[in-house]
Amino acid sequence: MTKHVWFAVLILVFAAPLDAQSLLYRGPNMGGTWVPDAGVVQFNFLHRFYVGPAPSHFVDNHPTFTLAAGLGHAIAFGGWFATKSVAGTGAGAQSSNETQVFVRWRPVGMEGKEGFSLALTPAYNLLAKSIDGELGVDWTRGMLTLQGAARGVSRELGVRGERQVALAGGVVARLTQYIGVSADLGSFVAPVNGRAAWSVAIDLLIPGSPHTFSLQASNATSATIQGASIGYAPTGLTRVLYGFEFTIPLHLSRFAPWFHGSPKPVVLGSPAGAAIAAEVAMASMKFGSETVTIAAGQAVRWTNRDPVEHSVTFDGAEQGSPIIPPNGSYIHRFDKPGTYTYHCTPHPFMKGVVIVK
Ligand SMILES: [Cu+2]
Repeated sequence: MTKHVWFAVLILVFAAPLDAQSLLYRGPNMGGTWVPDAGVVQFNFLHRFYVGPAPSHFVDNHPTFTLAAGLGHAIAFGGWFATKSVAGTGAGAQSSNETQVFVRWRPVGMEGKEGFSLALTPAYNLLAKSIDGELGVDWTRGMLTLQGAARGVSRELGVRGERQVALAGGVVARLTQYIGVSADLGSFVAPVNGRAAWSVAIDLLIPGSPHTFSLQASNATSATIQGASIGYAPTGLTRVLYGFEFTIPLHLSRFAPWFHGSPKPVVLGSPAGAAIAAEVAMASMKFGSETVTIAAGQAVRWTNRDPVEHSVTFDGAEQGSPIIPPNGSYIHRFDKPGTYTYHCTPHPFMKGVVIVK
């Protein structure tokens, strides 16, 4: 992975809000019932590695990239790009590029909500020239989510290119708000062809972010409808791949400054009749001066230098700021001596203190 990709990932970790597709509600080989909100593009990357035998110990990477855009009304469209898929069996199944485009409609429920969710995913597999589809159901109660999927395929990847039906099921158990474990199993069943695809994973929500991460073992080399239905067994032996997935929701409205320049400065709070005795910049997801000291009757001005919204929210009874947009500032006068600790509501890890003497 190159440096600038990691940089982009770090920016996104801090730039996006909390609603998003979550691996704490989906097994690694399950399509799930998630649909991004309108104006959100979901980008997930999955890498699975196979380590060859001695003496070479070559490493094969089998990635699948997911890109899907929410259109509203619980509808999304997108694609899976498996750049080293070996889904299928026999000659013709080996490929370096399995692309599948899909539409998803979720008429019932919502990922992460208690109860039933149901999603329909019609798709087209460009490599197999196959019309594929999935009916996915989730049932969530407390720490548990059970998943099931029925999949149909008009031309299976591989020699015979025949119609296929696959079934899959999985379970996710959330041990805490941040940590889950999951397992799933899926196979072509009509007719049974090739190995069943299986996976197990530890799923992690990165605190204070919309991002989830999983560490996984599986025998499937792609996450398309066909790829998630067959295990990788090139010599008849089951092979285990180890890997990870990372989920990134991109909120398109956050890119607006690229096209519209910097937002106009706005001033919030009560500027009248207060001497500004301290300035605090909000930059790089931090309060520039973590502690400032002023006298009673004086004011502090906070200025947002980040491309994301912040707030000044006091931990005590003191009235704090509304959301401060990029380029916005907030002035607050302190009338009583005391120690005022505060944080940013969108980013609770941002903390500061005002000491009033
Ligand atoms: Cu903030």
